[in-house]
Amino acid sequence: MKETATIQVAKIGYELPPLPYAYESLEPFIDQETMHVHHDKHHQAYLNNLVAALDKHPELKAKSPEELLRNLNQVPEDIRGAVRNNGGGHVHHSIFWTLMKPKGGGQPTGKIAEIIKGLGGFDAFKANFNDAGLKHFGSGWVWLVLTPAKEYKIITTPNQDSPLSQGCHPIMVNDVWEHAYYLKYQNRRAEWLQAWWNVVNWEEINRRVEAAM
Ligand code: MN3
Repeated sequence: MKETATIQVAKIGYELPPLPYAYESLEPFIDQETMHVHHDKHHQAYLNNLVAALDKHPELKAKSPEELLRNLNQVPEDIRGAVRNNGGGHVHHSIFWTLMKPKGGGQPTGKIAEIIKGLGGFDAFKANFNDAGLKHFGSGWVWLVLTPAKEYKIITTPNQDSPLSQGCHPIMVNDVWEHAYYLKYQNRRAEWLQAWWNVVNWEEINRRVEAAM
């Protein structure tokens, strides 16, 4: 992991990032129809709405979407809600796509393996992450974040509220909005949470750990 001086994670701009794999390649855990609707429709809509809001204050486009979420209280009040919801939707999905890959999953490796060991081991971590996602009421996300106090913590956020706005570094995330799983799993969120571990991209998560440090 240390061969380069700067660890790069995918840069988020004001465009829809293409999926870094084929739509059907996360089958059977995530069906291609869900991937198309989720990426091409839901994510695109968040981005379109974010850009439309920023058109009212075009100078803000000089900042990255993540910067806007980190300093949400500095965003003009007339578009703050739109940036929270749609900026969050754009940034969170942009991260989420990169954290999955075909033939992913398996045991965590590298730095994230050490972090998970410190959180009670992989089985306990998985159970706690799934449990947090399952018990989250309504739409939202379940995260592993590095907090401002430099602790690794599992949290959930409602709707598109961002951990970035709480000063946290997102390390890994799963989507518990129904649109993420309803076509295949219907109301069985627990099954979705369980299945997701089969597509987790530990290499990218390790890049996020390095970038957060
Ligand atoms: Mn989603």
